[in-house]
Amino acid sequence: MSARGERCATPVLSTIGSVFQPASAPDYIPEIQLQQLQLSRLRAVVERAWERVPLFRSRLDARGIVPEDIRTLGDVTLLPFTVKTDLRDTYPFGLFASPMRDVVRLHASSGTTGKPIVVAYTSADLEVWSQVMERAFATCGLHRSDIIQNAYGYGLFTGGLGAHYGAERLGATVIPISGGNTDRQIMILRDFGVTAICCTPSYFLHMVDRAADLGVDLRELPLRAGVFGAEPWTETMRTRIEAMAGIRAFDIYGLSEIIGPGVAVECECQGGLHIFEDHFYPEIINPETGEPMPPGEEGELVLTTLSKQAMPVIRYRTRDITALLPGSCPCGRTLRRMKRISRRSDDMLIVRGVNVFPSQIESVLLAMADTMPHYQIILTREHGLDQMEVQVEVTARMFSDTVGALEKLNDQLADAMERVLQVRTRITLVEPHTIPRSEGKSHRVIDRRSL
Ligand code: DLL
Repeated sequence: MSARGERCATPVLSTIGSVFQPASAPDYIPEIQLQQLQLSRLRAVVERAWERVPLFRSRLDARGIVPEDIRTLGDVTLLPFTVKTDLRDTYPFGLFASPMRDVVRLHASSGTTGKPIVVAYTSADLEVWSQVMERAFATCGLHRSDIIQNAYGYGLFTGGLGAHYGAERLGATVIPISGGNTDRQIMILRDFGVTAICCTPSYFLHMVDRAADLGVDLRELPLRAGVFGAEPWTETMRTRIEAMAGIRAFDIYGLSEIIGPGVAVECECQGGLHIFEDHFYPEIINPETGEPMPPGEEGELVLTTLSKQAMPVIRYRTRDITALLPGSCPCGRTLRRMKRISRRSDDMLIVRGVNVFPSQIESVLLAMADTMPHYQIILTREHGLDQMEVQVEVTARMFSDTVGALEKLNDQLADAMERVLQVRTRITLVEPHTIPRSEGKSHRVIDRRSL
């Protein structure tokens, strides 16, 4: 057990929700009962996807499998994986298992090229989502008396609305401020007596820095908790945030393809993230071979949605590297825990909470005359905020052109990048043959963000 785990000796039973069934009750479900529930939900979701999603059906047919072959939870390994490119190849609605009249919300996240991936929710799906988010907040010790500043972005990104409805369901007071405008964030934190904040950990660090510049000491405010996720962060970063802001900082994990935020979250013990296993079935595989990893070992997280209607996703390869932790948690929850995500097995970068693939940058360069697809991405962190610079080689003809022409190209590229990546990028145009060539894998990314 970690030192953090030892801090929490008594079960934290939430008293929110109905008197008869606290919202957190499923977190304490006995293991056998949980497995029975998972199996019946797994069978139903496989049946639904088989009946309604042609890609899934053709893959099961190719393996000679029918939904009735799923007799135990272990049989999940008979099923084919789903990968991000499946969402791209069936863009926009090809994996939906509900007719559009039953779909009440769409969200989107970055794909590997220009087009985003699209995810759908029925009203029952939204209900599940706000339930798991309510449970997530309760797991972090929040309750109806909290005033929650929600600085995750509202819009196609799942962070804003996902956290919003969960916090409302909890009965807390929600401030739907969305991301950005840091000075206003700090003013509201102080003036509204905010007790909890949700945003990416790097954005919160930026807020901490800015608050210091403005002479605001966050430790003197009622702020007591932060629910941080959407990007990898470390124990060092947690220690720093907790000390500088005088709060407890909790890690929350999720991804659009599965639901959004609310797949897993830390409890008071901060010794791993409890997975809401009654809705999301986890496996850990070897990212190279696709084979299951021995219990407790690190590998790629694979998730199956157990209750999603509009877009059931079977054995989704998240590319996130983690391990399922052995043993039980002192908090009393029976839900298994995963280690914080340490890294990804693909080249996806997360810049200010936005997912960025180098292939998206390449597609912009290839569409633009006068640039070459030779580029390098340099990531730094200034005042807690991620900065992305893309160094791009231009053609020899372009390089000998006027300064004005180069500036124009620079602006065009920065605009095109922002349109595709949803994040502002500093462009540096360089002479042909300046970017180091590699004989093997190209080293396109230099990540100088520390912490
Ligand atoms: O980032 C959902 C989310 C919103 C999670 C707010 C938590 C809080 P996507 O934009 O689809 O969804 O990005 C999903 O972000 O596969 C991970 O690589 C990464 N990620 C999300 N949470 C964490 C975390 C949202 N706590 C991708 N630690 C995932 C590390 C995270 N990485």
